[in-house]
Amino acid sequence: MSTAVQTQPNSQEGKGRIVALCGGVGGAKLAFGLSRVIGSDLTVVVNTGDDFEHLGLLVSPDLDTVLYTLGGIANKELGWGRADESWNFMEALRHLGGEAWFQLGDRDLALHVERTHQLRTGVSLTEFMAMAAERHGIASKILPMCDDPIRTMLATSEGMLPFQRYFVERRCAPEVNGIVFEGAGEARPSAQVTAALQSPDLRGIVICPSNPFLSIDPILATPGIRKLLEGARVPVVAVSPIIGGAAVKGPTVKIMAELNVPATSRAIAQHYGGLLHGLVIDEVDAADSAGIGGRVHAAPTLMKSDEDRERLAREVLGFVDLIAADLQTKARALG
Ligand code: FO1
Repeated sequence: MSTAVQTQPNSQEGKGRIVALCGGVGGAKLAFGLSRVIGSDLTVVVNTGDDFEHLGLLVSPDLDTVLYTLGGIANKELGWGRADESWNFMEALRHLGGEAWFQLGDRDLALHVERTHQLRTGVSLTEFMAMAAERHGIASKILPMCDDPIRTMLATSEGMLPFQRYFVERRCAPEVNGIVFEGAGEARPSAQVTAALQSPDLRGIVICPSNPFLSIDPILATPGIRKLLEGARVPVVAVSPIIGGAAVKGPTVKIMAELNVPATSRAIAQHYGGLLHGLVIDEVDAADSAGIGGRVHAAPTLMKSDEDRERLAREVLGFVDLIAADLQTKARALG
């Protein structure tokens, strides 16, 4: 059952809570590092704009990537799904001529079936993910950005496409000229996300190196969240997903080009506008730091191993604490 990730003894726990905003693969790597360093002091707020109904099941790809990554059972080769997966269901589905463009592994399928079943009986997505995280031995909290449906839709050269049709079926080939978060207007804020961002012992807010347009913007479009970040009295720090003009994985740079945004960390900082107290950029881009404005910290941001993830997490936490000290000094000076 549980494949618990060992939380290492460390000196970082107990300094207050960190809320991390996160999408799938890249973001989950930093969330893993943070969970190793601060364990139960971490709350990960995850994008659900990629969620969709497939074969009658609710699939929540980013939540599941975070769940599997923090649980130590992620499929590192694919970047999604579980390690040690088997594909009997897909084989049988193909044989029947069913929709096979979206792959569901046998073990992964159990999560979608059980989630769909529980949600139909009135359990919320937040409650379901708390149960799943506990079953996987995860000490950190994993919260969906919202319990109401908010769905990322892309305006493309092939018309309006739901996220997974664009991303998986069309392999990000269509040109993107706009992004809409359907349902954001009617969605109700999640009490658990609001409480996490208003926690009296909040140490800082970290925006993980996820795609700002596809993974973080849906979170910021969720009612209440942007306002809470704007009003935060703790440092808000982002880690840039751009390294030397490229993204580690996925369509970030392609979409930035299509939206006429240069593939630079400066553009990432501008995209997040007034929300940030600081930006972590890769050390290969250190020369660009002067042009970014605000506080910038250069560090190795490529996370190939679990040790890389933990090291970056420690760098980010150190940066958060440095900014917090500055904010306190400024507050004292103002009386
Ligand atoms: N990504 C793919 O490229 N192909 C797939 O067949 C696929 C299946 C899949 C199943 C479950 C799941 O949780 C994720 C899955 N993903 C797949 C990844 C996912 O759709 C995207 O990587 C994220 O939505 C982007 O963050």
